[in-house]
Amino acid sequence: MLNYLIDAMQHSIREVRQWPDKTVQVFHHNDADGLTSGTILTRAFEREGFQVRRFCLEKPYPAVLKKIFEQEGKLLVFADFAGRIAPLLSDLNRGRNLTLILDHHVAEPSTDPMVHNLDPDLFGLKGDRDISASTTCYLFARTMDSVNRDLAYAAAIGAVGDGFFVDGELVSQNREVTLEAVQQGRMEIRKHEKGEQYFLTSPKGLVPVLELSDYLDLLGGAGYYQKGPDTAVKVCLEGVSPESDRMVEELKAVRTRIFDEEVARLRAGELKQESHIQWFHVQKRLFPMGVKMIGAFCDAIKDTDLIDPKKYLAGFQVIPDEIPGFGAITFNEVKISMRVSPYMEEEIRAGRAMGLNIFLPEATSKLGGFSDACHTLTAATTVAIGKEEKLIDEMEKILQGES
Ligand SMILES: [Mn+2]
Repeated sequence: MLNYLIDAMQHSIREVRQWPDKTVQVFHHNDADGLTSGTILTRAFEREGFQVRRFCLEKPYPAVLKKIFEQEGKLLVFADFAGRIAPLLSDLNRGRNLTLILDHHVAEPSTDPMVHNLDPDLFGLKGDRDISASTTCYLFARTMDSVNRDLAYAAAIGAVGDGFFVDGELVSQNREVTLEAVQQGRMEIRKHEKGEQYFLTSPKGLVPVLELSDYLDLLGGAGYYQKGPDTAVKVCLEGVSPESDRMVEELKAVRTRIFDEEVARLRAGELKQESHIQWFHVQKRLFPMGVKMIGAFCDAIKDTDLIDPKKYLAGFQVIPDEIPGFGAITFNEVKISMRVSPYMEEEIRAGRAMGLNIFLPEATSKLGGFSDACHTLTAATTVAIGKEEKLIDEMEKILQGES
């Protein structure tokens, strides 16, 4: 199965080499896996003689995709997202740009021969166990040129960041790339009772990879609108620096200050109560942090006395009309993030309560919104500004069995 993926990569690489445009646009996610994916692709394409324009996206929003595919004759690469929306990318592309997808989420085949979906999910590998986006990008880079073997450590950081372990250990392709990095002297693995711990070797000693991936997540998420992703890519290539440490400390302080202010508002009565859902709206107050932080804020409060443990928790945030480095773009959308208390988690797991992945996407699609990341216990979608209360109503209807 891996052989078929590598064959497909070889085929794509041949097309890349024949492509007249020697500039590549790399679009990648802003978590540790996406940031290491962006790093690996940037380095690999630069080594091939391409000029790389790298864009970090929190999500492949339809408005962004539309703008990207207004171009023609370009080389476009999507990393750590877009596997599932390959048919949409195909419709937008219509044979005009050479497009590669290096994702590991559940995928759909492309319908445009110029859109190459290299998501391992289509080749029988499991993205939530065997292979991260970073490992997928690494396999692509290594297939392009074996000189890119020195990026194995970056693939391992992304795999650890996504957190898919079996009995506390990386498995399959994620494990193989990690062992490659160990062989190269770039990493060390230590066994303990509950699995393994992964370390990068550095002149200053061993760096726990789990801590480094949190560090990258913070730069990419809280630092999204302040060039955090650029700093993160630099850290992936060169290691942490006093400058990146300073940025991370500042971002932590900003996060604490903004979260504390929001908690105070909720305590002052801004948390609205419906029959099944409690919800709030932070408008634009999380800025300059990225929109991922609304989910992080829900996580921070879901187990506190602020909330009713027997109801679902929802937070709204206005999506800024800006993608760093990409220019102004009109979204006119809000993001909703949903989480549950430990009590509700148990109810959902036991099948006594509906999972978020059931009613949030259903209500969202009724309002013409966009769903792409819905799981049973965590979920997020987007709808047009102004439809917040309607979305809550639609969800209440579904939960009451009225729809
Ligand atoms: Mn990923």
